[in-house]
Amino acid sequence: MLNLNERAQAQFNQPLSELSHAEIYKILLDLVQEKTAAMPQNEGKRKLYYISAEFLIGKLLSNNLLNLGLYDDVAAELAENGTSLAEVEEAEAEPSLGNGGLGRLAACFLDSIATLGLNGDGVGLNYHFGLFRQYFEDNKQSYKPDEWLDHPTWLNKSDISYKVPFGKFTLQSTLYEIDVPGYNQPNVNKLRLFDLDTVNPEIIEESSINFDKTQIEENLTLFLYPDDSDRNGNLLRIYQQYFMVSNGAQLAIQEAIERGSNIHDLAEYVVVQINDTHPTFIIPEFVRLLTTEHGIDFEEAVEITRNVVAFTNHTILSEALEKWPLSDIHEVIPEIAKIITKLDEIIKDEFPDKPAVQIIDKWGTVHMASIAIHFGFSINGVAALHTEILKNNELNHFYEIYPEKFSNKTNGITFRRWLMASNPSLTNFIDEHIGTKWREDADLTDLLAFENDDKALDELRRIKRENKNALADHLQRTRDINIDRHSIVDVQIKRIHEYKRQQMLALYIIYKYHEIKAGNIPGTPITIIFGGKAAPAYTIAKDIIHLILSLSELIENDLDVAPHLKVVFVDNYNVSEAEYLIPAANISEQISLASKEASGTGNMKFMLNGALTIMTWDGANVEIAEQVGEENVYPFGKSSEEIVNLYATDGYDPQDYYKQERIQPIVDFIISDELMAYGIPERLNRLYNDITNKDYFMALIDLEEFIDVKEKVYYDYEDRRDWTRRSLINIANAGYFSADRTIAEYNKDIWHLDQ
Ligand code: GLG
Repeated sequence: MLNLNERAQAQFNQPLSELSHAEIYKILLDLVQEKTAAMPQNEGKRKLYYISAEFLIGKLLSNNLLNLGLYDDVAAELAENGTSLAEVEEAEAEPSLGNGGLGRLAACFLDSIATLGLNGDGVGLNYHFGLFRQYFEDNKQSYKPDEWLDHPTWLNKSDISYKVPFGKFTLQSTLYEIDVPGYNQPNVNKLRLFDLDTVNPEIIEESSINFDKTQIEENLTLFLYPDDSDRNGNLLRIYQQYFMVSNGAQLAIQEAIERGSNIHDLAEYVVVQINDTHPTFIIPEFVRLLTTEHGIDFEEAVEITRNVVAFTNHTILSEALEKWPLSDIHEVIPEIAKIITKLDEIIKDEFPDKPAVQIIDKWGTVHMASIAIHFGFSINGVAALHTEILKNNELNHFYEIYPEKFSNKTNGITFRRWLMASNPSLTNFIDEHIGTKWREDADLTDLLAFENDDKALDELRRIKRENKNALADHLQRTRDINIDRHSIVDVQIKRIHEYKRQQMLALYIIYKYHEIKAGNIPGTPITIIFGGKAAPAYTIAKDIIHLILSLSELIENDLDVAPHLKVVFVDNYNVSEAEYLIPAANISEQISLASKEASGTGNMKFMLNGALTIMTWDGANVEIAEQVGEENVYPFGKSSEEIVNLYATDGYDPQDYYKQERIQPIVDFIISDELMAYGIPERLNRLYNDITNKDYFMALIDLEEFIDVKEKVYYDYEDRRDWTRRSLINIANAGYFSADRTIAEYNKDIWHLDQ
């Protein structure tokens, strides 16, 4: 017994049953904080700093209770007092310190690093507002600032602080920390988030996310990814990145000295994993600190840094491989610009005939990934296919120089959050059938013994039904949306991007709408659910949202079709929404244009929760198919080789596909009078023109096959027993995608921390 009632009396002078959810949440927050504060930090000579612009940690209460072994006791005591963890958690603000898979991966990794007992902390920024709070108005995406710091949080203010010297002024940081307990572990790690005391939310203009981008002292850590469509936005991002890495580097060096480093041997004490290119300035920053503050000469400083820093690449999209004009870097951080110029000279001397590997190109643009690859000791991709594309295409020139630096680390997810906390019924089912050892080693293959066990399959179906009910209740309560509880739940949740091809699923919806209109009624009603945010400056992505919302309304108002097909766009999709959607899903949509999705991690979460995957041969989908067998997924579409080749030869013209008999009427419907009645002509026309004339991410190339595979999926679902059998096979083979496996690989091949 934890005696929550005693705590209730002491803190609020009332019994637990009388307290609000927010008050109970505060009690549990304090309880967890007390426990973790009393736990020692992981130790070891060498320490990892996982530095990232994003940590999409989600709500922490359930996950922390689970990891500390308190979950069942707390759940029982709450139940005795007439409430539940799910209800109490509604009072927790979700820190939106991330955007998508990159940030969620960082959060899963922190959980696994702690669970493996490794000495490693996360380092990032304490944004006062996350990305933005998305809501829909007139079938359009709108924005509110997403404040989370006004609520009780997991942050502890530390007394650690560093001076960060910019060209025009110096700022003094404040460090906040969040304890990260591992699963069943005696020790904790920390997520360390740097901030600035002078940041001032008042400068945000009323009901918008706009603010004066030049007021660095007031705006530095206001937002994750502030709008960078103008120069001041670019400069602000450089300010942010440098503030993050300078603090991170100073922290790493100081702690290394405290553990006994004489600086020359820094690499024996510190390894820094940089998550995508955003933290790349840490390389010149280490060189600056080592030369100016620690008396090391330039050459040795470069060598030390090279042995400390490792880089993970998360994308081949050129828009995300950051480049900055040297002049911008010079304006914000002139010392760093000088060091980058010197690093560039080293590379120009060494590889005079290789323009593709230069740091500063002939237009004076600095390629951040080039810095990270030349001056780090390791570069890894995040799924097998992605790493091959990096080696053979995207980064081939680097691979030729440094084959030994390249490796693959297929992403993973923490089963603590994405199974144990978010799907307790499935967790119990697994425990009852194969015992609890999987909680340590993630091996679920013993479940395969139940492939033909009717009782087990019935049980699994019951669990899915319950989870659908929980989702239906949640959508009803939070959004007044009603979904058919007996429908097949078909989900695509991820950032909105043309390469992820939400527009292709929207085109399928148009097809299905007409099929149903023509009297071809599906055996089971279909609910298609989208969730995801579009970057504010990404016009076509916002148009895709608009198309989906307009279609949703059109279908809702069509009495012939509405009973059989429903389209839902969940606003403000985040980790908490995912925790409702994923356990309830029958179908996981992983339909990116082959070669474009580096890995995906949502795909793994769906599989683990028993959804069947409709997939292109992209990212980690390929490995999912490998693990589970092709007969237990639904692959379709062009291969990544074909696509890479089409880009190289400029060989794609959407008109070739648009003119196909089945396709043209579907695409034309975007600008039909029927849909225009719900949509905005300017937006629908723009999207139509884009798809028919440009279609840069080739939605039309795979549409025919996509329609066929979707029809097959819905048909197969009618055989519930066989569907459930294949659902079980998916769950049973998901073990490979545990982030514990991924982290063990990072440690074995890259970090070499003691265990
Ligand atoms: C990226 C990629 C995803 C990948 C994730 C984590 O687009 O495919 O799963 O990183 O490695 N920016 C991202 O979300």
